[in-house]
Amino acid sequence: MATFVVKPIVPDFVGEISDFPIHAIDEQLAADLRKAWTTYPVLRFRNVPMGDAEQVALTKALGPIFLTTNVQHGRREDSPEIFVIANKKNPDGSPMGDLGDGEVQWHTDHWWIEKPPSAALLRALEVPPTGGNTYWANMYSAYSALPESMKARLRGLYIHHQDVLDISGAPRCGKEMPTSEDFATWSGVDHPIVVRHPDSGKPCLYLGASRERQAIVGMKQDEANKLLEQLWRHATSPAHVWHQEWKPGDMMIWDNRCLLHRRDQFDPQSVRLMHRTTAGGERPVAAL
Ligand SMILES: O=C(O)CCC(=O)C(=O)O
Ligand SMILES: [Fe+2]
Repeated sequence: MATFVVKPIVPDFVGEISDFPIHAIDEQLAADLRKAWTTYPVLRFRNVPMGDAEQVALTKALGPIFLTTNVQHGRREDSPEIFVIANKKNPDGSPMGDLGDGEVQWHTDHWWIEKPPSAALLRALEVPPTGGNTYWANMYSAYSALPESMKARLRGLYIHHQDVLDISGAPRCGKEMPTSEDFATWSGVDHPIVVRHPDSGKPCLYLGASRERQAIVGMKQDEANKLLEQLWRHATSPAHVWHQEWKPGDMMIWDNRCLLHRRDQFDPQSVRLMHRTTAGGERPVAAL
């Protein structure tokens, strides 16, 4: 029977797989992978030879393919499941992918929609000699490390995630700038601050992204800003964070429901080319 071993890098957070029988994916192997991924929300595949077809097959083992919507340059006509994240240029000088060479701040993918994706898979084709590392913050450990008084305070609280401006502060496609400066009145979605993970059943923090443009439902903005500042600082503190220094061929799978991630900038003269796939998810459910 096809099987694999997960080597812990950080217990209950990051694991590594180097013997995955990628060409033998069946129901049982997919179920074993989902189980491993429930224990290790960040999984590194290293030395597992993989192309786009294998990456798409792995994505489908985790959930239905989710087509990333806000793509500028990174859509591939021949394989729409692949979203190219790159600063590399096409022969005609046009960008091959999205996100360039800059820092990408802490976020959860697609946090402003009702049903954010469950799984993200990112595979390195070309990497710069330094920089461009990717970081994950564990929202299970961030939640469990909160004082009991804070856990009680978060009961029943929802963040209003506005969907007008993106993480860089630019208006999203088709969105008009509202006249009011009160984010609570902007269009968007409300997600619980503490969610219950649908597979593990464990509570975790769910902060989304763009702290400076978040509101808490029913709370004065001054008070919400103080609470959000405190939660973001806690959740992204080094105790809950691990980072990946990429080697060509590495593929990371992560769970978008219980992690935040960010990436470092890198030298614009160097090249970074990644292929990204995504699996769909359900609406986050309150744990408290
Ligand atoms: O380029 C990276 O390392 C991560 C980019 C990112 O935020 C993503 O793939 O969701
Ligand atoms: Fe992301």
